[in-house]
Amino acid sequence: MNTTTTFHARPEASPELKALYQRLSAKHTAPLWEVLGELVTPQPKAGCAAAMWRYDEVRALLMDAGALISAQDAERRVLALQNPSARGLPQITPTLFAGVQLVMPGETAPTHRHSASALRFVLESGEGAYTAVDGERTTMRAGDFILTPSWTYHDHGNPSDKPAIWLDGLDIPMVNLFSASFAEHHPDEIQPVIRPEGDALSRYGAALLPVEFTPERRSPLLSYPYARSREALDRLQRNGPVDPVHGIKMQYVNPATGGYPMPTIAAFLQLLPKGFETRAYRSTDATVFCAAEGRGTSRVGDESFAWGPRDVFVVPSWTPVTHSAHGEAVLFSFSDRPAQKSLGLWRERRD
Ligand code: 1HN
Repeated sequence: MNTTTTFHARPEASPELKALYQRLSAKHTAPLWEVLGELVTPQPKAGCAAAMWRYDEVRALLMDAGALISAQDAERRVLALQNPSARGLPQITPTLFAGVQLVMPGETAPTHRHSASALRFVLESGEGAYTAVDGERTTMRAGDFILTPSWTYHDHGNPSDKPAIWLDGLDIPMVNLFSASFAEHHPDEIQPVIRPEGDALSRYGAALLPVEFTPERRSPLLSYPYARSREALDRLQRNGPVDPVHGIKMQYVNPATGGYPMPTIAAFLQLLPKGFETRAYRSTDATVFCAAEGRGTSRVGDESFAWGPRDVFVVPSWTPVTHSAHGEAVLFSFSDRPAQKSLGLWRERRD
């Protein structure tokens, strides 16, 4: 699948050259021609492996963790989804962290903030579980997409009688690649609530903006409730053609700018009509998928993943993917597309 032709073939090294390499190494220098072929590739190296995590397995492990450590002691009780090729590093792609978080009934996770941007895709919750961002508590319901922008104070709580579980997506590996990580706790264990819930949604949800509005980089909207997103997909299905490569696919936007919801991470929701099979697609942004509804099979390079609700799978960079839905299915996904686009690196191909 990956092309084997190289951009630069390593030249034969004479004994004299090898002796030179020793002297170079002693002075912290190295011959580029020995590594050029690996550094500069004609096509992206995948950087991670195609992989899937079954929700029932991850959930069972997470519940075991729930019996052994509190959300408070763990700070965040999250099982990192470690890409099998990442050898113990908590990353699902070279630039993204993904994990599954549990807050048990009656628990809270303390308020902190960090440079990394986070998204939540809610998998399970009782009535009343919330995440609070900058003094506003947002109720978490299954399928909701929720933002925690960089450097905003956030905490989680679950006053309901059922476990609250969600998928976390963060740009941690990217932030650390840039050596740009800061983090701190709020002076209070739990930040005070200073805004009523739905403040932003009520202002921006109707696609109206205040006349004095000035575009900002940060999205004013922190929660994208599933009911509205699902309705939008249905509307698009009724009115528009089905894209052969994506089915019916929408991207979450910052309603103030029409741009991505975060500077580093894009997120999408796509509907695959019953029995629909997509044509092959590839892009340079490795993408994490989570089934929101229904069942299907995705072919990722040479691998095949049969998924059901809440299963998570990852499609590496530049690896062809096709999805086929058994019944009607909905897939949530996220990637580092905005970061790649702002750096002028992003490419896609409809095969
Ligand atoms: C974090 O702060 C949260 O606030 C979730 O819920 C996952 C993964 C790595 C680093 C920080 C949260 C995280 C995280």
